Amino acid sequence: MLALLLACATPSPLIGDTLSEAGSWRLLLGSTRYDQGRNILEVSAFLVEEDTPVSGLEIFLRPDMPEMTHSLDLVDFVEGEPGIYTTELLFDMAGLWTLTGYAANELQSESFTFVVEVTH
Ligand SMILES: [Cu+2]
Repeated sequence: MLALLLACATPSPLIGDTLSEAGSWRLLLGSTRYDQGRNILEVSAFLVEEDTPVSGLEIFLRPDMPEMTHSLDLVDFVEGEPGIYTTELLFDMAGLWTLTGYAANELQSESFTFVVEVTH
């Protein structure tokens, strides 16, 4: 009984709010939970020191399932409102996904990582 409860209570270290590698930008993902299939992902970028939106970034990421040898193609984001970037992503399996990407402008390029959960 206890073992069953423990097995069901697997920790899910989801990460939807992170700093870029060198700490220049704060990147906020609209959600850390998605449905299997097509989803719109939204990333908001802020300047860490001033907490203002960062416009003009190139943002792209690669989704993969770290517990499996399973990944998807790189996707890039399109900026809509200043500092708000969206993309469409098709999650083909339920489970934990790591989204590792880069945000870049003409001066710098910094990596970041989100962790999200996809359910049926
Ligand atoms: Cu998989």
